[in-house]
Amino acid sequence: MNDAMPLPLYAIGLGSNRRHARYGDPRRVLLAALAALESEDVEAVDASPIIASDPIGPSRRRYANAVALVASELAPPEMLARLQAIEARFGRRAGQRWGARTLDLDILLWSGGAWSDAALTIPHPALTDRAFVLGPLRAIVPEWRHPLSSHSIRQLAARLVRPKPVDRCVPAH
Ligand code: A4P
Ligand code: MG
Repeated sequence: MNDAMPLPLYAIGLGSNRRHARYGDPRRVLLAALAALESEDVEAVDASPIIASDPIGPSRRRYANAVALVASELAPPEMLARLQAIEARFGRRAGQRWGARTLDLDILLWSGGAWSDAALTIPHPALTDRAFVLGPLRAIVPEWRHPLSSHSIRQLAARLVRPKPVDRCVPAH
């Protein structure tokens, strides 16, 4: 391999809100998942702190969330297949959307830019709305620019916490 060519980078989002029989609580599930991401052709570059976050969607359990930065020559569909194999190993059950899950792995960003096919969209479409993604992302890649909007992760994260304009108060009659 040519040492002068840096490997493509992926930012991978990790989430868990269920205990695992062997690994334990969601925080420990993420620690085990971070280790599982590394392989012969996936190199761990960095990882954010693990945060606790309130659930978005119907599940009532709190989540542990984190973001890992990995370098790999795998193409996006191959990386997705790799992540799904890891989810399966951690006992992820297919079924209810947004249900409680032992481990959810999403491709958030790829240094190759945007990707879109029937099974995979990069950047992850919900990335810009989710504090539990943007917070950990900002901890490791604050200057990475969203390939579609060109905003940096730092800008996107700042925008999310800024108070939203409130609708004018109209008396209800
Ligand atoms: N898919 C498309 N693009 C991607 C991508 N960039 N990365 C497809 C990964 N997968 C991608 O995903 C469904 C399908 O999305 C995959 O088969 C793949 O082909 P899934 O993980 O099986 O289903 P899901 O996760 O239940 O649905 P979805 O819409 O992906 O949910 P999210 O967006 O992952 O949200 N609250 C907190 N606080 N923390 C969380 O981590 N997570 C969710 C799940 C809800 N609320 C949460 C959290
Ligand atoms: Mg997912």
